[in-house]
Amino acid sequence: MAELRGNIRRRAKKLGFAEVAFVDAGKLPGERAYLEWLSEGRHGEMGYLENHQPLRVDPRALEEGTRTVVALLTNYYQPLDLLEGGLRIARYAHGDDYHKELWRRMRELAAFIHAESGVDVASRPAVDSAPLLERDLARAAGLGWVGKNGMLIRQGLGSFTFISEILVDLDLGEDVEEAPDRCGSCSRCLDACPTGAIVSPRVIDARRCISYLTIELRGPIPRRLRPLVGDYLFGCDLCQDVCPWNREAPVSADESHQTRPVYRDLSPMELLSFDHDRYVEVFRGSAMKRAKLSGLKRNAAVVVGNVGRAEDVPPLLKRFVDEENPLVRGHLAWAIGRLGDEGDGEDLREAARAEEEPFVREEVGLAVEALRVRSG
Ligand code: B12
Ligand code: SF4
Ligand code: SF4
Repeated sequence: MAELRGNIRRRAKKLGFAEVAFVDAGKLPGERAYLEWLSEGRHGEMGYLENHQPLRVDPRALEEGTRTVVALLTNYYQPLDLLEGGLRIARYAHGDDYHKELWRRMRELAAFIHAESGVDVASRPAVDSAPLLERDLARAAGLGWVGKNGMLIRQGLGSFTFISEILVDLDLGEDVEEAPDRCGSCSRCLDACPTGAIVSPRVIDARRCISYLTIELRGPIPRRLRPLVGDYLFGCDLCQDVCPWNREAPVSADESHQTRPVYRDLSPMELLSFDHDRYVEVFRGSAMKRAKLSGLKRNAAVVVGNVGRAEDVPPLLKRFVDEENPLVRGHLAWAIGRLGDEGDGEDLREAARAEEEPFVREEVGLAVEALRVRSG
């Protein structure tokens, strides 16, 4: 089996995986922390995380007959997250949607395992969407430790990695070497998180996490958190950027993770003028589609409100008038309220005279009031 594992490992590396480990499918703990996390409501509106609980900690329940889990890390690190035009995008979303590409590679690796073992192996690749605790799984496989920022960190590689796995019904043996926790007394990630989402080491309250607010949340971003989102349009990498174990993170040369050229010069203001066709053209095959056009525009309005200037108010007002989606209109009103003066407040009130959506009316009222107070 050691020879077979060695061959699989070499093949996986050729396919672009940075690390591979084999772990007995019966050895995955972590349920208690997960159930506590759910019972505290820290998953926010991600109701799907409540489903399939027993499967999350036991791959054998997910795929009957699973004996070994082939756990895989893929490095996607890109050096810049703030692009020239002013978009700040979490690095994992700079290139093509990773799910599709990783699936393709894992299917190829599964076919290799089948051919190489000489027996009829049943296998199931999974990434992200399967009900499995992937960080726990990677940790149990010896691929790294779970840092205080909640990320799986591997010495020499860092944490800008995707975790994926292939469940196989063949006993491939294991070669787990537990990776010691190297966080020590460091607390940089806890100090750097702008929203206080790392409520204690390794416990992330998704409801406060910028990644959740800008990607998963469908409705309005809570008002008190909007200023803390800063210039992040999609996702957040702050608790990884400050981590000393990412200082030497190797840059991924993989074509599918490179920053798309079209993102480079795009500004948040320009994104606010996108129609559906332009959105499909720019974000086709991108993980950023998860936020949908309305979510991306909502986020762009928050970014402009946070980092824009008074000169941005006239184009924001124009966007407010032209915008069809009330979620976006409400956040545009908020942005105007952050950047303008009392006169702009009057213009906004005028522009919203026929507004019927209660959420937008409320946002306009609050923005006008904020501008009045600031100017007075
Ligand atoms: C829901 C989810 C989110 C939510 C909630 C995040 C969270 N921390 O739970 C939100 C939207 C906020 C989010 C954000 C991000 N996510 Co996310 N997310 C997931 C998803 C789908 C489920 C995670 C989950 O079940 N959370 C519930 C908590 C309780 O579980 P957990 O975080 O896995 O923690 C367990 C272990 O850490 C364990 N544990 C911790 N310490 C220790 C110590 C010991 C000794 C033991 C035994 C166990 C243990 O206890 C927990 C319960 O079992 C996974 C994919 C998956 N299926 O696992 C991706 C995943 C975790 N996300 C990922 C990424 C990349 C991100 C972001 C970096 C994206 C971004 N740049 O914006 C951020 C990072 C935020 C952060 N600091 O965690 C990667 C992480 C890769 C890695 N190297 O760690 C994953 C694995 C996706 C993937 N397939 O690659 N995410
Ligand atoms: S991703 Fe950002 S908001 Fe979320 S825990 Fe890390 S630093 Fe905090
Ligand atoms: S910043 Fe420090 S405490 Fe946080 S994960 Fe990295 S090493 Fe651990």
